[in-house]
Amino acid sequence: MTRDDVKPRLLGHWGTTPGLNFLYAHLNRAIAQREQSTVYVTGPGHGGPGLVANAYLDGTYSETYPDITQDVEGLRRLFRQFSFPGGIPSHVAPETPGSIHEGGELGYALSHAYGAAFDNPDLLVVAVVGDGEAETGALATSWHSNKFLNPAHDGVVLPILHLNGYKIANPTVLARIPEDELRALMIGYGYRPYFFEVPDTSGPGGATDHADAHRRFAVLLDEVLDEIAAIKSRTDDEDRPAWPMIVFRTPKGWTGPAYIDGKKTTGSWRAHQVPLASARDTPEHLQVLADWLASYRADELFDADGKLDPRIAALAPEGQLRMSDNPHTNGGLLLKDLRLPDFRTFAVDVPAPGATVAEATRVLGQWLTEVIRLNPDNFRIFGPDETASNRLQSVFDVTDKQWDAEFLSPRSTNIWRGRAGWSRCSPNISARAGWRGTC
Ligand SMILES: Cc1ncc(C[n+]2csc(CCOP(=O)(O)OP(=O)(O)O)c2C)c(N)n1
Repeated sequence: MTRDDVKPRLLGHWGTTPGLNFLYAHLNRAIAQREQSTVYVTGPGHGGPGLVANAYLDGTYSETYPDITQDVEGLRRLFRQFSFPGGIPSHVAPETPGSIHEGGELGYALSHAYGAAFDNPDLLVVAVVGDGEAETGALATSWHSNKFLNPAHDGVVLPILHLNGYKIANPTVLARIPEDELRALMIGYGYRPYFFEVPDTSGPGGATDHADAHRRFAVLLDEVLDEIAAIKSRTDDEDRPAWPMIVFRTPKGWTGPAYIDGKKTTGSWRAHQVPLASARDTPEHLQVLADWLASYRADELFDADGKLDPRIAALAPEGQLRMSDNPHTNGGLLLKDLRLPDFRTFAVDVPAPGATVAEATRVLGQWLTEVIRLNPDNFRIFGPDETASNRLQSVFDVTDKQWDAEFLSPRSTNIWRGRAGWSRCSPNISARAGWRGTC
């Protein structure tokens, strides 16, 4: 490798990418075994190269972009186009196969994941949440989305908190509180947390036992997916389930250079973006890059023509079980046009300026009521704010609230926990869900 092989300006985010790859590979194994339709939401969407690479390795990328072939020339184009004029963005952009979440503005991984799971009862949505992302207001509150998920009628979200310890140039809060406190926080949000850790052994004399890490995570993932399956197969609906979530603690930039210029890089904030600001400036830096790339032993994984070893390729699921090819991530495949009422019939008569008193959102509510009536199985309102105080309440003439937290008895303020056999606080008029209430 010579300095001419290296782009003059290096871009991208390395630190989050090894964790994303690790999780993707393990999910591939579990999906193939369980034939579980799965969507992968990448909160740290700046790890876009990881998702592009995985879509390339499982074949979807070349199917979508035939120019990016499964050979040396295809690899060259794949690498060159990354974050390059006329090429592809650095994030998990809409053109990344399997993407419904770009991740550029941190904070929405869980809300998007729950949105994807609602009304898709057979879908698993794995949401990787960055520990930096977890500090945003949007993310901090969206853990609570589990209170709106109906185990029978909706899919499942598996949050994985990617606790790699750092943001851009700072430690993260959740990585610097005692494990018990983090466990209590997640239990408080209504989850059953599972902890996984690969300690940072980078540096002189340190070596990570990768096989051990893979074995341990494979066991953990199976346990978590078994638990999800057990919750899904429950017929009683007495309690809101404590869905599992995983705290995934690994060194930031895991498998990268341990030190560069004597400064700790792997397992530090320095691994966040481009650990080697320029590999072209000195022979020493070029050597660091060459050694780093060689450590992945690509020559054992690809043949001389640049084609992935078929034994490795066979580990991925096939067809639409590939996370990069899940039809739920390609709106064009599943979108159904809504039947929409003519808005003109909802027009407010204003015979003279100031002569009519009306509220715009109340009228909108009447129009939405009709939208719901016409599309009973294909339309849902999700209100981060209150529906009625925003004057949309006429929608409750034709639909109901979905709520999986506790109910109060209508005659007292006692909290009523169960559901079965209870007539609810007010007539349950939900067409689809027998256990929606209106409290
Ligand atoms: C709302 C928002 N604030 C700030 C940023 C700038 N930013 C980009 S990456 C990053 C750190 C993200 O840390 P984390 O979520 O832990 O991801 P990872 O460490 O895995 O890269 C920040 C703060 C952003 N993209 N969005």
